Amino acid sequence: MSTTNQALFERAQRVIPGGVNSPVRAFRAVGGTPRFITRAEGPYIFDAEGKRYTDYIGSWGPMILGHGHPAVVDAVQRALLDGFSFGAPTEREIELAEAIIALVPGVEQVRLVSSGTEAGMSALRLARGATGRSKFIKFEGCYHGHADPLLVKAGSGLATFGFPTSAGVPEDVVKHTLVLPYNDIAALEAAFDAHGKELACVMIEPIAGNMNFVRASVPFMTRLRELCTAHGAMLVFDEVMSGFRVALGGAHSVYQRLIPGFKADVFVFGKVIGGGMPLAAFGASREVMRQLAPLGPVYQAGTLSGNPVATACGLATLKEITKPGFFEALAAQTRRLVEGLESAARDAGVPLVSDSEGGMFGFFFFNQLPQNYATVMTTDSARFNRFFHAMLDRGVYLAPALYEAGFVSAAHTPTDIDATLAAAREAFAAL
Ligand code: KE4
Repeated sequence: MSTTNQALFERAQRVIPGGVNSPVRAFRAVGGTPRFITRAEGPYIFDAEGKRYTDYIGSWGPMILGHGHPAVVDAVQRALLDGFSFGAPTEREIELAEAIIALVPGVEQVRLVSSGTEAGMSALRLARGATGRSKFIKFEGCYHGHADPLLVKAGSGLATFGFPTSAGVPEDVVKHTLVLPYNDIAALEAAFDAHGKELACVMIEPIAGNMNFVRASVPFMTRLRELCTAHGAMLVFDEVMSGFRVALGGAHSVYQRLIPGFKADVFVFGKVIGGGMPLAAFGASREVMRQLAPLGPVYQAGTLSGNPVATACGLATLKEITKPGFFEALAAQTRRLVEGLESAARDAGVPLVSDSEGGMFGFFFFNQLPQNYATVMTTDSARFNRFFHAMLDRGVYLAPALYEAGFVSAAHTPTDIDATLAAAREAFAAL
């Protein structure tokens, strides 16, 4: 039956809160009607009205190969025929763990779970269990999933503990969470001075895709590593979004190139390693991971953890992205996009800055790259929203919020990028 996005949205809102199963999909930041997607192919998604969009969300990161890559479809179809879920160990879980370990120095063991939230929550519990400490630091603008201890906004003073960002999170659950400004060395040193020996860990998005695209500066990341080491706090890299996306070795490999000898202690992965199926992971040294059940005292479990269909999808995806030249080609397309956006904006006299790493990008209607969340939130949101809709009307699907990152896939061709840039040129002129 032919129907419209609006009709589906009205029907959805009767039976699903906000009509969506994840808030950002409701377009509330940008206004308008969410597109109900019926199918996807390569770099494109198609909505209920049959309209085609060039997709720069890619399911918020997982679809790095584009939609429906034949090798991934084949692997999933074959896995399905063998069974959907066993609740028992399988060889493919070993293969995926081995593949992740081979790509991320410092990870000797991983535990597979079903979402980034679960991975981040478990990594925090592991750091707390392994150190015997409760307090930890996160940064404003970084998102690590919706587990209670992580739904926190900055307290009043820099070294004061956080307040819940969500109803239903008791204050005493977040009283151990310290929220600091990103890229602020002074705030970091003050927090370690005040609480250093009580800190289980510092959790960070090394390239923060949840405030669009903000890199941790080299001095900041260097100081962060030093302070964690000096006080016995674990450095937890949340690479759910950046992992296997900004580079084959994730943001970790970017900082290892920039900071000699740099290494994080605990890693959180998701998105790309599931290839679009529910799969995430967390990992660390064997010594740290030994704390986890059934070996150690830190409990963690999951019915569908390491699901045989999801691991087939993830393995097939990783196999493609490890092919020679994959990231060079992906990074070139992404750079073509962001450089083209900057040039089109400049020609239209619109202030716009952008950045990208590998297949992840961000842009701001602003005159310089923001270094923290407070600055990101001062960028021109009204102009972003108008640009978002001008592009959507021209068949380009960008993230519906100025604090979200964008993603290019290996299926995006130079022709797709150029078509996007032509749409952007028209959109900037209309701004
Ligand atoms: P999930 O539980 O949504 O699989 O992962 C949580 C998560 C953890 N860590 C980082 C760095 C993340 O980016 C995410 C999830 N990212 C959002 C996009 N901003 C997913 C989109 C959504 O919430 O619908």
